[in-house]
Amino acid sequence: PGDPVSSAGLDAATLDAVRTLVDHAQRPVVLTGAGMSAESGVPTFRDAQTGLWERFSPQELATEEAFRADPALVWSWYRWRARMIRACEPNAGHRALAAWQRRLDAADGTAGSAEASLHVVTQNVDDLHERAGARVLAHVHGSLFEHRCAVCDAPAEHDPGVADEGAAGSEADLAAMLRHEPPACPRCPDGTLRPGVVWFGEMLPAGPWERAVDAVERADLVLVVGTSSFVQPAASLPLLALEAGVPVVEVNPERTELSPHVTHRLAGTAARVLPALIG
Ligand code: BV8
Ligand code: ZN
Repeated sequence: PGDPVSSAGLDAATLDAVRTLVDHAQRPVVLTGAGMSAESGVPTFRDAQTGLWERFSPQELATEEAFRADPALVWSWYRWRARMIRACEPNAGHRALAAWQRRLDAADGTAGSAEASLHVVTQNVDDLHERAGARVLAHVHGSLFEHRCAVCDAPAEHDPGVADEGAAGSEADLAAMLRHEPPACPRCPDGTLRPGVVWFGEMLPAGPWERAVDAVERADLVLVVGTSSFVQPAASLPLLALEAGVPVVEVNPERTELSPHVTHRLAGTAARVLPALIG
């Protein structure tokens, strides 16, 4: 229904300028947040928690304290989120980024381009970028689909399975849904698994963080898509690019902490703007 640009109410001149940056970029980095997955049906951190979890705040649940205090509650929340992601599909924004990455891979080495590549750095713990066919350089806040032992740190397989249909319902179901004890560690006697995500107050994993910083420092364009740019230190990545004189483009229907600093701002959603940019 109509050109995605005009109906998204985007400023045509800005869109043209950004399209030119996209067409010429050899080493773009795309930093994504929860808004990237919003049009796949995944609630963002800011959205009120839905259904079973509406009385819980993510900022409170996503902490080691909450897990220590009530492992079953926190484990159940992550299990619920992982099952929800299993039931969601990547959106047109995820697919546009994957297409752009493939285009640069194909261009690599030709036309004298030293090493053309698109790096995705995401704060999201879902696997929607991967399921759209993109390689993700760094999950700086971990993944819903990786688990490790809270005691001996051994990585452990655990498939949350798909969302069971009879989810919401009576208080009994609610109680059942909220009370899944984390599985025991397969390696050490008294360990239990914990979600492989980075909780508030925890250090970011060194590997992903260093890869993210390195990619941003080598970037010739940075797109920041669907993040409130509030949580540190991830929110500081685009500032590294700006300090190096590299253009930073924000794609977000709302203004954010980053908005006053960016080179261009496209006030639209990921699934509408990215396909219009990448063509
Ligand atoms: C650390 C994994 C310490 C878990 C996450 C005071 C001041 C400054 C900093 C701090 C402070 N107090 C504490 C801190 C540090 C803290 C922090 O930054 N707190 C904030 C709240 C102030 N940071 C940490 O704790 C980090 N660790 O600092 O370590 C340390 C230091 C040294 C030595 C030892 C220890 C760890 C942070 C990681 C936390 N884990 N996720 C899980 O998923 O459960 S954070 C989580 O929330 C996300 O990963 C994301 O990073 C963050 C914010 O979410 P967003 O992705 O931005 O999403 P949000 O909902 O906020 O916004 C959505 C955006 O999308 C909006 O802008 C919206 O407009 C837009 N949008 C909506 N729809 C669309 C859209 N955009 C496009 N299209 C759409 N359709
Ligand atoms: Zn263990």
